[in-house]
Amino acid sequence: MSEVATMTIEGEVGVLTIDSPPVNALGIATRRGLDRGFRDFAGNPAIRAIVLICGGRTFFAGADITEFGKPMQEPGLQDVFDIIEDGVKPVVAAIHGTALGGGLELALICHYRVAVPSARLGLPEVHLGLLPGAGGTQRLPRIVGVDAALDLITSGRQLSATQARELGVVDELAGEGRLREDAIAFARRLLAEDRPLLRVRDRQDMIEPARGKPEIFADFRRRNARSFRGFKAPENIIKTIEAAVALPFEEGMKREAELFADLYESTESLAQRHVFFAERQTSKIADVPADTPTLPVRSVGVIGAGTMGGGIAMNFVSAGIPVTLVEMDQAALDRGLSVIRKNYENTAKKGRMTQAQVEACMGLITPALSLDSLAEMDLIVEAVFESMAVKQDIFAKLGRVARPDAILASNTSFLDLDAIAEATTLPERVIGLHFFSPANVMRLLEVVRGARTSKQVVATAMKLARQIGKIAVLSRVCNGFIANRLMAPRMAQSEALVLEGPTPAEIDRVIYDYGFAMGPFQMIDLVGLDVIGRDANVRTLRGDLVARDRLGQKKNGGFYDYDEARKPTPSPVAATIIADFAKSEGVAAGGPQSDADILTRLLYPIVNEGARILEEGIALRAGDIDMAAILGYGWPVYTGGPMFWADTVGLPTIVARLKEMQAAHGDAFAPAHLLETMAAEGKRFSE
Ligand code: 3H9
Repeated sequence: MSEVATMTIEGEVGVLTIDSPPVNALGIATRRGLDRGFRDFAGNPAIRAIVLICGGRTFFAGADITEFGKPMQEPGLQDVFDIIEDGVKPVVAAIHGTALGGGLELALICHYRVAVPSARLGLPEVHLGLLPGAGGTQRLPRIVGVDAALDLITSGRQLSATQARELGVVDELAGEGRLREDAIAFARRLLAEDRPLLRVRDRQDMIEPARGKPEIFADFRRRNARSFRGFKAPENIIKTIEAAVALPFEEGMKREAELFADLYESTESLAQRHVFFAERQTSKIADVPADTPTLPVRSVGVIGAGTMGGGIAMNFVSAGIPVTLVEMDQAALDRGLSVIRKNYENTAKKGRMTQAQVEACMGLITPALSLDSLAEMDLIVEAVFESMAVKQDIFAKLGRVARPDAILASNTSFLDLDAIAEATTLPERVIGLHFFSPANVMRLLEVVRGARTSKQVVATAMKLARQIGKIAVLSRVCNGFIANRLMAPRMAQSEALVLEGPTPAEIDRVIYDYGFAMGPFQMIDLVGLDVIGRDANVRTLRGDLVARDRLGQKKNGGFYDYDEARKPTPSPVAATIIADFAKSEGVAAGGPQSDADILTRLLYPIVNEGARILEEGIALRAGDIDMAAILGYGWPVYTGGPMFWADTVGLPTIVARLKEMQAAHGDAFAPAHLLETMAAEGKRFSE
């Protein structure tokens, strides 16, 4: 018997247990275990029904993604599936944890499904730029109908066991902690009642109503055009479900295989698979191994109840950790608390929280007016405005007030964390926790490791990030840390380029077409021209706009004009200000620029900055930079992030173009040493 499979016999029921840590992915060892187990049970006349169950934390997590791109070893997934589906003994899938992707497809091959109430089921292949390629697109609609299948497979959403029961995906709920016994009892009942072998493939009733109704698919495409933009997988998924409705099962399966193969080779899927692993890599730090002892964080102090401080506090209370929120005066404190309450109540209005949960969260916040109230906190997060003097003053006080083992964190977005740390007597306790706005929504958390931050503090921050639902990316200290430093050249180049002729609308469109939710000028108008830092000592384009009271959407427009509905239109006033500024700078309007030229001008410098961030050791790996760009700035996932994208463009192409731009526009474009070396040596960031 293979190592991962254990077979036991319970009277007439054979129980096949697969235990392949960490998540029972359907790799070669698991497939061999399934193959042998089912063949063995099939050949044993004493066994009349089979229960398939997993050991460890979960039912099968799907195909083994680490095998992708390698030659498939026999038996393949389909071989194993055929043995189960064509068998004459009923097979019951017993589900706990998550049944995902190929794991759920395997459960759908089984004749019956039993799950514990805490189980979750889904087909998340879309997040890998793929579609369920082992029959999921043909079988799921036959159980849940076309509308639900379209929604579930294109969103990758997981169903709770109860929802799955209501939809018929699960036949019976087992008792929590009693899965094995209940599944065996269920199998015995099947035998006693002489129930038939149910093969999902034979069902027609749920797809029948969609036959000859192409409008179902047309409507679905139209309704989701915005969220599917740029992704390749959703359209292929829709086509497979069209095939499930229009074609006999076997032909539908062939169509699924073709459309799967098309995605499997696509850059979009390679990029999304890179992101899957990059996301899981961010927590791995060579000199801070997973078993580094961490400190308990049972109470948090947040200094500053403004937009950032309030959002930061929400993260902790939402995770059940009490927060003491400190402000300078009562009015600011009341304002901060009322914004937090409003945010929670909006979530409740959308049905994603109950009123009791809102009150429970609010009840976890203790308002305070003095730093002295932070004396007993495990973690203190400072979120006041960006002034070194103010922050140093606060940290000096915290050094006196806080417990000597408390973690002292700053939410600074660009200041020198080491200089802040030196203001305390406990620099090894100081760390940066750089949240992105809105802090209660954005998933990125930059954990900034100062020169003297202790490993224990780093390990605690990384663990805490997971606890509050963030993806932590570790950064060393530099101006802007990873995400803001990385993306700064895009803004700088947008403002330089707009002086040469292309309009803000043209530049924004190119960036939007690349896949960002909005272009740089739309973004700055939204944030406010006075908010994103500008140097008061020199004349700048933004300074000229601000001087004319063009602060963005909130006031008189900015780079665009806005109507009451905040719909932007090109602004003749802004155009004049831009032209005047260009003249004063001696920038002559050039000829028209192609979309490709605009794109390389704005995005290649980001790749270059990423290379510098890497060579200076600010980021641990290129994948971390990709995650920071994707989660912090909405860089389109299906390009894999700037560094993965650079690999797909080709590093030599990027270096050559940077050199051309350096000759035309100056040394801001000089290729980073690392980038040039990697290009010359034929290396890739994603290796
Ligand atoms: C598919 O099924 C295609 C089919 O339709 C048909 C093909 C023909 N394979 O996330 P975690 C690793 S596509 C290989 O930290 P959690 C993961 O990298 C697949 N490895 O744990 C990590 O490794 P490490 C469709 C996998 O408890 C470790 O397991 N399925 C796979 O937070 C722990 O992972 C999916 O997309 C895999 N399939 O969450 C499900 N999955 O420790 C993807 C995980 O070295 N998986 N690993 O960093 C998940 O969503 C989560 O891992 C899961 C557990 C919810 C299962």
